[in-house]
Amino acid sequence: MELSVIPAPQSVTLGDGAFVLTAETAVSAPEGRAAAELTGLLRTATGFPLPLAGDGAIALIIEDGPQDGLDAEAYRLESTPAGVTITASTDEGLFRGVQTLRQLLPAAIESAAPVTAEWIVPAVTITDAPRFPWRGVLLDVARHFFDVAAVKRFIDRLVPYKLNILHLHLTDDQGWRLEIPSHPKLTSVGAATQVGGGAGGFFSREGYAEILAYAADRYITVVPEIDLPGHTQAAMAAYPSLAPSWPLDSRVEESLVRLLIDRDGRPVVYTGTEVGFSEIAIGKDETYAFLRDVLGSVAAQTPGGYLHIGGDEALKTTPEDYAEFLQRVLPIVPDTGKTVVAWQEAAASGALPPGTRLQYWRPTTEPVPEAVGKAAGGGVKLIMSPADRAYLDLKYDESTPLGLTWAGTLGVERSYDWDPADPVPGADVVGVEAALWSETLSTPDDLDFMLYPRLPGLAEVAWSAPGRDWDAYRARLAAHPARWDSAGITNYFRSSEL
Ligand code: TNX
Repeated sequence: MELSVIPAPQSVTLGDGAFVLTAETAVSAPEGRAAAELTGLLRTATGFPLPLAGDGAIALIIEDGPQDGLDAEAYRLESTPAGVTITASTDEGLFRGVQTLRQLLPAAIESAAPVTAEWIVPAVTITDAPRFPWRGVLLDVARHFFDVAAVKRFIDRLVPYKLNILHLHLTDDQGWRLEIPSHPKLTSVGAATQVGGGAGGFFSREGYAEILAYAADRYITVVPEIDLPGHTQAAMAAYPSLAPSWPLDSRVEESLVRLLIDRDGRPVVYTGTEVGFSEIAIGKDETYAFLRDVLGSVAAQTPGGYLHIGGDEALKTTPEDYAEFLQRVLPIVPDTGKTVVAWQEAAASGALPPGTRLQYWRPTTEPVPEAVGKAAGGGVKLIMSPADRAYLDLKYDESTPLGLTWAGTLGVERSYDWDPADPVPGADVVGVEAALWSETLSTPDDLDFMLYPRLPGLAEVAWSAPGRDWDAYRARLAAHPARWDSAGITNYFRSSEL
């Protein structure tokens, strides 16, 4: 019997027979998120009471061991005809192990209402730990807005595949999506619309807190991004004094200028899908007072340890201005208590402190910029999101109705069959992040269409040991559409590659 667990665990040894979960089965577990996840999942689909008891046939056990780093997520799962035991040194490790147990059960376990099934867990011993600590997905809520319910649904998509980072791209030319109490126009003006000109939206502080709590309950860290110094048209529409002093028509094509300012020359929120035309005023002190306030507010609203300051596609910004901007903004972040994350272009500033997380996004077909190599040699850690492998907003093939093609098309095999250590040789790679930009995606079902079936593969790239094999993976993946069906995920792409 072949198991179809994704991401592939470190070691799997099949045993004899199987455990059968019944209406009489009890669970023993220390109180925590892992126990809540386990009983929630099992009770929902089976309809069994699964009471917590001292000696349940299904047991979660915390044992002494390392509490941080990759070891915190390590677990051991042992199932025999007598029961199932998951052991870890942290509740987080147990939580990851629960996701493995979930995948050992039949697809019906994904059902949101009780169903009748043979609840069998094959006998097996699994030991497991992730390869990388950063296993993320970016969701762009700026181009099209996705509300709290949609983001929670999105988080649900990440959990079974052991992803642990949700990067929210909160601001762009088309919208500013997080309430900043000291600057109410950022959202009252800056969030009014979205791509295509329809109604936009934003997260209130309460809504954002709800997302953070929902993510934290699932051991997912939210990384908020305020994209700077480009991608700032919405902020400038809200507060026009943040616009640079250079005349727009001196650097931006005339046809675009007309979409960016009103008759009086005031910036307006952009509803198209071009990139790289905006820049926040780099020479004004006001900009940095604004950013100290905004970044402080975002940091105060976010418990996770990271703050993403963007840095991508500042195409109208001179290299001198770009470097000056980063030199002035970078020192603000440590004052907020967070570690800086930035897109790869930020390496050009030469100002990144060691420990910075640099997000590599250019396609692997392009040469690695010298500045990235230098930064990586100077203690900067890389998050790998090369567009031609990890951009889930790319079309699967030419006929895909949604998505972009600027970095080619991205089939299921291509998004799986690469190694994050390869593109930048010798760099300290901390993980992998898939990116779901939303220029062409406007509904939760659109997101599903681009996620499935590519997301599990990127999760495996981030979790599982190198030396993976596409054919073996494909055989495991073939068992997963039944799980999505059972979970009510209907709009996945029916790929001929499976
Ligand atoms: C590049 S990647 C962008 C985004 C676009 C995306 C579309 C990056 C850092 N910037 O602004 O949405 O391509 O694929």
